[in-house]
Amino acid sequence: MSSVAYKQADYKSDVKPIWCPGCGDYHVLMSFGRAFAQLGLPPEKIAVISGIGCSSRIPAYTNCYGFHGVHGRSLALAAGLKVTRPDLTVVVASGDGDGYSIGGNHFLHACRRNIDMTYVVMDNHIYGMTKGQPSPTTEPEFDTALSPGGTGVAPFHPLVVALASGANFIARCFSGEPNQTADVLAQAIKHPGFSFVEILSPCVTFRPDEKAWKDMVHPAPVTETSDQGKAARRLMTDDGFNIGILYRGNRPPFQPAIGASNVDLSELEKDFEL
Ligand SMILES: Cc1ncc(C[n+]2csc(CCOP(=O)(O)OP(=O)(O)O)c2C)c(N)n1
Ligand code: SF4
Ligand SMILES: [Mg+2]
Repeated sequence: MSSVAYKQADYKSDVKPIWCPGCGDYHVLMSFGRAFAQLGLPPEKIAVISGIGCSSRIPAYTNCYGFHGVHGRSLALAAGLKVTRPDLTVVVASGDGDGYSIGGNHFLHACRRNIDMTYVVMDNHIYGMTKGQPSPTTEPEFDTALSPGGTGVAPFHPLVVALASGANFIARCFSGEPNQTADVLAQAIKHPGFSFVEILSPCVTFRPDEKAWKDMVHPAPVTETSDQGKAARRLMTDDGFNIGILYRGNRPPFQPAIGASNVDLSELEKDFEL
């Protein structure tokens, strides 16, 4: 924490976002800045890491350290960074395609490892950047030229998966509520271990129907819990639009001791000599 008072604008870069007008991700960017300012974090003490997708463009729009990585591999990059630079606040930005399709396996193991970072998935139930293919959270009946008659496949439940895999903090937000989202993000960042924040962020271009989300979201009817069994029952019966912090655990984060390596590489190289 710092004694300097920061404002949301202090985290903005000079790069102008190229998202479609009305995309939910504009508000998520705003929430990032508000959360960082609320915590008084100097921009140079934050690293925003992402994969590929419209949502994954976020690092370029902040003036924090950042890495726009490859599709589905943001968590691996972020884990390596956090264990070697535990002094940095590491925030990972992803989308439902990036994070739950190609990056799905990394998601499970990041929850399990419980390295202290915050994983934000902007879920619009579609692959926005590649023009509207169904993602793991797309509704089975969602009917387009790319998925005639719908995929018929049951959607993935990210929050349940996160809980079962060991995430230490689980929340759902709506991009259209940037102040509330900023508060949740600030709490997620402060909470030790792997924090998962799913943000419903409409893709107005390929899912114009998602404009209705603003009338569908509602505060979670229950308060947060640290009881995994209770959280599992609630999440399994959840309507997908409950907003708030839904689980806050107390598992200690994984942080290996760091320091000078005592591995003699010349000895190791000999083992691989042909
Ligand atoms: C290895 C690899 N496979 C596929 C792609 C193509 N690709 C780019 S973004 C994307 C999906 C993005 O969807 P999502 O993560 O939901 O982000 P959104 O654009 O919806 O925010 C895909 C399939 C890629 N860039 N790299
Ligand atoms: S295609 Fe969808 S997700 Fe991508 S910028 Fe446009 S509205 Fe946002
Ligand atoms: Mg998406």
